[in-house]
Amino acid sequence: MIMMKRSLWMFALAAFALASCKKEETTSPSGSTSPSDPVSFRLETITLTGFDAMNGSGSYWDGGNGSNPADPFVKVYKENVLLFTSTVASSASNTGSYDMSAAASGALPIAYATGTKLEIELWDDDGDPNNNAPDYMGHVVIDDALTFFYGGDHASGFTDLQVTGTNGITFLLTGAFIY
Ligand SMILES: [Ca+2]
Ligand SMILES: [Ca+2]
Repeated sequence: MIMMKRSLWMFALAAFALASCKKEETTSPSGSTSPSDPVSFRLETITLTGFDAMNGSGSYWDGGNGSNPADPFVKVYKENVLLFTSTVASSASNTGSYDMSAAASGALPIAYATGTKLEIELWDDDGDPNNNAPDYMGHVVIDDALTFFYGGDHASGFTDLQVTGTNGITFLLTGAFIY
């Protein structure tokens, strides 16, 4: 009689264990043991940290002996469509650090899906554009920006990631991945 009771008890325990296992299986989503990759990322901030003090012709951006430094601003494109123009960093040192995230027109963040081209142009403001057109200083182009930034590690984003372009242009970019 005592043996029988113990057997029943063991059976009950085993049944309970099986039920627990089964419940665990059914509540976890099927076939998604590894997390998914991002579908896009949002470009959130742009910091300018370097550019050549002279243009390709060997002249300072605002002429003379360079005592009048460049006045850079950025234009940000997605697939050749202009979506953001920053305010101007007046009389900027070409080795200084300037946050270019404030908008003169358009807005950040900008979302880029897989296979989408990101371009950031740098321009030197020369006052009233009707009298003096801005000088084009160079650019950074990344054809498939999401693939470029995403390292396959399911990170939430990237912070102050350095990218380099033409004419010594260097930006630090911060963005968030969208899953
Ligand atoms: Ca100029
Ligand atoms: Ca200037």
